[in-house]
Amino acid sequence: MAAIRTGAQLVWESLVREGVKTVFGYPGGAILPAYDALLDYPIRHVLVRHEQGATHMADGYARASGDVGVAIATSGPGATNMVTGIATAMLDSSPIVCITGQVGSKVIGTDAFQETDVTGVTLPITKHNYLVSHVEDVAPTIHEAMYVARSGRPGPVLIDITKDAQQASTEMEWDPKDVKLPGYRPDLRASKEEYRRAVDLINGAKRPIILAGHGVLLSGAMGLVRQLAEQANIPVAMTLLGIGGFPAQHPLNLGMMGMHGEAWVNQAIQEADLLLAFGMRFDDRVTGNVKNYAPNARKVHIDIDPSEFNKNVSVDVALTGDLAAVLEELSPLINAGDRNVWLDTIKEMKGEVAVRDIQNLPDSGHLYAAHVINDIWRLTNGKAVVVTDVGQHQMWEAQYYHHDEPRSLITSGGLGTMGFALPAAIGAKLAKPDAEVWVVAGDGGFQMTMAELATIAQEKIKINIAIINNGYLGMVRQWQEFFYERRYAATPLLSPDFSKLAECFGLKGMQVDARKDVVPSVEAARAEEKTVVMDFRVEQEDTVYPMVPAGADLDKMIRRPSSAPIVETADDK
Ligand SMILES: Cc1cc2nc3c(=O)[nH]c(=O)nc-3n(C[C@H](O)[C@H](O)[C@H](O)COP(=O)(O)OP(=O)(O)OC[C@H]3O[C@@H](n4cnc5c(N)ncnc54)[C@H](O)[C@@H]3O)c2cc1C
Ligand SMILES: Cc1ncc(C[n+]2csc(CCOP(=O)(O)OP(=O)(O)O)c2C)c(N)n1
Ligand SMILES: [Mg+2]
Repeated sequence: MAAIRTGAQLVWESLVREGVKTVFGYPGGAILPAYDALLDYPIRHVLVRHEQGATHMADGYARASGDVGVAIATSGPGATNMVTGIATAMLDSSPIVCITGQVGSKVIGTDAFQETDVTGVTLPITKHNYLVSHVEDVAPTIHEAMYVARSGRPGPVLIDITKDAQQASTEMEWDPKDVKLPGYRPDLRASKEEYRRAVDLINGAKRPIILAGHGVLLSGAMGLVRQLAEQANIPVAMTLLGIGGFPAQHPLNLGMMGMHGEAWVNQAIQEADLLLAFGMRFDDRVTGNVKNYAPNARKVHIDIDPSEFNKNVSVDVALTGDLAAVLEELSPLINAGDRNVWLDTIKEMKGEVAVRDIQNLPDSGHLYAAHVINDIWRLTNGKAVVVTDVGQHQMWEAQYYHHDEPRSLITSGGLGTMGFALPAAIGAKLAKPDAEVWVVAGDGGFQMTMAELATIAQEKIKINIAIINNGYLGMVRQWQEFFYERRYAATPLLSPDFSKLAECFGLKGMQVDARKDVVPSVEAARAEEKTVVMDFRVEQEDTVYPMVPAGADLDKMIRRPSSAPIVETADDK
């Protein structure tokens, strides 16, 4: 006879069977039966300080490892606190499962204490969600939810479980087979005809560019992309979320495209005759004005989600499927190519900017974020997992930390969620305990979720936190500088003394004001056992260049004035 279990026990038993070892959560009345059962299962529960933190931790865990991250909360305010983290995961196709307690099924709809229709609230920001009110459905739903979260195009799934379903008992039934869901087709494949058209376009192209997106990492297709690029001599540009999908130091790497991408990348895209979009969704930060985007280029789009085809940019050939599977079929049909004329043209576009060396610029007495980030890159040998927040520092990280490895940059791209970095880094560190994990955050975003420093202290987690403290909500200040006549409404920002704050939490704090102190401080932080919060007091009104104004043509970038104290971007060694 199968074992009898309560719904509460089934929650954990199912997670254990799914291979889950760590969850991030916060208790409350409607989820208390599940918490009571937790003590009997081999799962590490990380007590967060805010449920938003739990969702970002689950997300950071998922992005660092490729496994599904799990977050738990109670009903009502616990569940609604998760909304931002769920939307963040949705926009960036990150696989998380959120389990929330719900009031008893008999009182649903009565405005019971802490009742919120959380499946209603999260319907548009989840890949799928469930309301479970029968104990028999607990285990099969968790199995299905984990499958939905990780399969096809990954995304967040929410399971809302009523208190009575947690308290009732049933026989445990577990069917480990793959789930079959009518209408859910993560296994669609492109036709032979589409392959043939793609092959013709690629073999005939003189000025092709691969646009490597987040799908390269999600598919684990790094080796295949590299093989194709090398075999056909095609340069590779990356989206923000595609960074790490192709080695930064590879000769065919162009760098990041888009609003704050390298000038030569955007110019090359505008002059290309073929774009090969691999697992990317032509976000508006990537295309600029779509009407004038890559006007001379034919376009081949490979994506696992056919709803992305022709959504923002019309394409000539669309190949549905997992990128790795598609490239396995496509690459053998691609001819070796001599594209040296095109590669030389791009080299010319790079011009001088690309060879200036940021490290050798004289110390002007000012501390710039670019130097801080570049030094962290050098001292960590480019091997750290860096988790950024949102703003100017995020863009500087993308420009000055050169990522050669997949999943080594974790950042909120689509939703651009301030407050993401600190909790996501906690999740990343728990997913990869041996990795050196760095947070690069702004003084604004850090303050949104800094309560999670207490989680770090309680869980004895070691990471390093670099706050790029410019005294402003810098990215918004930059927009005000360019587009609102420098009227700095609500962007100057007072902050606590971050190094003292760290000490309050029992962590280590440092303050760095001068460029000469960056290297010794970063070295000291790396050697320190505890988590270190580093307050880098950087130039206040520095600006991220280049910048494509929102909606402008991709090559109509605002460039750094030549009189500016540091270079725009650099191929620094
Ligand atoms: C302040 C700020 C500035 C920004 N500036 C820039 C910028 O300058 N440049 C830039 O690039 N971005 C920028 N972004 C990020 C931007 O908003 C988008 O998040 C980013 O461009 C999306 O990248 P993506 O399309 O590669 O990834 P996602 O949005 O994650 O899309 C991934 C795509 O891959 C597909 N996919 C998933 N799995 C697979 C698989 N197995 N096989 C095939 N396909 C798969 C998905 O269906 C989806 O279409 C900025 C964000 C912020 C907050
Ligand atoms: C939750 C949230 N609120 C508002 C914004 C809008 N926003 C984008 S960047 C930014 C400023 C970030 O300031 P800071 O964290 O200090 O980073 P900096 O740009 O100075 O590096 C703001 C307010 C956002 N992205 N997320
Ligand atoms: Mg700031």
